[in-house]
This record gives sequence, structure tokens and C-alpha cells, in this order.
Amino acid sequence: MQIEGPKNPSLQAILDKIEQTRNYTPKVGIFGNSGVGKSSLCNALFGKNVAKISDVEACTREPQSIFIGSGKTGIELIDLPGIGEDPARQKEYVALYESLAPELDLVLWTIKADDRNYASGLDAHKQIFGKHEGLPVVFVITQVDKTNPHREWDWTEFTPSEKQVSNIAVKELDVSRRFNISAKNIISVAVGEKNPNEKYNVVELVDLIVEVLPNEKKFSFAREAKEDNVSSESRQKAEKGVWDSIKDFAGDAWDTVKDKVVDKLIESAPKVFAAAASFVSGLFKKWF
Ligand SMILES: Nc1nc2c(ncn2[C@@H]2O[C@H](COP(=O)(O)OP(=O)(O)OP(=O)(O)O)[C@@H](O)[C@H]2O)c(=O)[nH]1
Ligand SMILES: [Mg+2]
Repeated sequence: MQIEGPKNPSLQAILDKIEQTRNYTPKVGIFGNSGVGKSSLCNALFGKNVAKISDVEACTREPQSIFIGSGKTGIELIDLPGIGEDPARQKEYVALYESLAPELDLVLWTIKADDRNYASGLDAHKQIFGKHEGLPVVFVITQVDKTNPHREWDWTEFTPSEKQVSNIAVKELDVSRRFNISAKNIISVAVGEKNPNEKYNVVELVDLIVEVLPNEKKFSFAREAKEDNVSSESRQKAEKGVWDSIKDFAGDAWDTVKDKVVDKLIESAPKVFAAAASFVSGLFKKWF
């Protein structure tokens, strides 16, 4: 949700806005059936043990909100029970999702690669996103190592075989058609069951999320993702997102306050982003 700023905000209001944008806590809803791999994906994505993982019984029945982060910054993950597991509760779940939607900054809609019966999610998707069109959503096809022919998965490189790649593409196309969403918003991933370093397409997932988030939210998501999941391109986009949104917010005041604002923007960039120092100075030269 974009919050409109005043047309000519004071320097203090702009500096506060920088602070707020840098420290924002994004709220991410993770939708998907039990066992699809929501917790495993989050663990790989954020590099933290964010939720109990179980292959024995469904362990995420109620929506669980988990805050991960350190100090004053973090991210809130809302792990949501699956639609379609229990038809009797479908209405209840959809109502729950709908009531949560206005608070969310992003939805990760997960579908297991070998799940053919995901049509029950269609109605829910229509209902939720029919009313909340602006809510960014990324479809994540999980456990693609199980895509046929699953014996062909390369366990050394942790990558699919050629045949698997083509079957993954078929699945993505099917999801795109059924949900009537752009294929650009779908990504297929796999994560190792035991080894957290085994990841397929997780960097690309972060790229996609940074892409779909609005300018002022890109940074806060990239800040929380595990460092090695964030490509330098995403880091730069996230940083530029802060600058772009601050420039927008400053509006007419920009010319009079820009020197102080730029100092603050650079000073507030975290070390890991400062690795993109050449980018920051590049931005500076381009803009001022
Ligand atoms: N082979 C393979 N197994 C996976 C992958 N992701 C998750 N798993 C396994 O699938 C099972 C379920 O994963 P979870 O992450 O607990 O799934 P969940 O969606 O959080 O399930 P609930 O909490 O019950 O809703 C576990 O045994 C995971 O180790 C993957 O990419 N490949
Ligand atoms: Mg879980």
C-alpha cells in the first residue's frame, strides 16, 4: 500500500521517511497446503529456522505469525493453512485469507510440483485477488526435484535434467493458464531436505520478489533474505527503490533538501549494501 506523502514535506519528514523505509517490517503471507514445503522454503530463504518442519503430520493448521529479525528490523511471515485439504473449511479459510489480505505486502502462493489437484485454490485465488488487485503475489512451485522423471534430478549440482526442465515448464504454463496469471510471476524451486545449502532457484525467487514489490518495500525484503540468496542486481534494485521512493515522497522539496537527504541515504545504507558502493556513487552521479 502506497502512502501518499505531503507534496512539500519538511526535511525532518523526509529524514523520518528514510528511517521508516529502511526499518520497515514487511508482512508476507505464505499460502499453501500442508506439506507443500512452506517452512522449508522460508528456512532456505531467510537462513533461519523459522518454523518447525514435519513430514509426519500437518503441523501448520492455524495461521502462525512469525517475526524473524534482529534488533529493530525484521520481517513477519504468516504461515497459512492450505486451501483444499479440508473442503468443509474452505469458506472459513477464504474468509480468513481475505481478512488478512489488506495487511499483507506480499503473498507467496505455493503449489507442490507433483500436486495435480490444486484447483480448489482457484476459487480462493479469485475471491482474494479479485478484491485486492494491488497485492503482489508470486506463485512458487515447490519440490521440483520430484518432477518427472524424478530419478534424473542432479543431486550433485542440485539442478533438474533437461526432461525435468521441460516438464517444469509445462507445469508453470498450466498454473499460469488456470490461475490466469502471467508466467513471469511463477517460479519453480527446490530445497534440500537435510542440507540448507542445496537450493534451486532461490536466488531467482528473491529476484522476482524484489521485482514485484513496490519501490518502498523492496529494500526491507532484500535486507531480511539470507545474504547469499540476494543477487547483486536485486541488492541494487532494492537500494534504488529506497532512493526512488524518497525522491517521490520529497516531491517539490527535493531540490532544496537533496544534499542532506543524499548524505542520509548513503549513511543509512547497511554494510552489505555498501558492497554496492560503486552503484551508490553511480546513482549519485546520475541523479545529481
Ligand atoms: N525433496 C524435497 N523435499 C522437500 C522440499 N521442500 C520440503 N520438502 C520436504 O517436504 C516435507 C514438508 O515440508 P514442510 O516445509 O514442513 O511443509 P509445510 O508446507 O511447511 O507443511 P505444514 O507446516 O504442515 O503446512 C518435509 O519432509 C520437507 O523436508 C523440496 O524442495 N524437495
Ligand atoms: Mg510448515
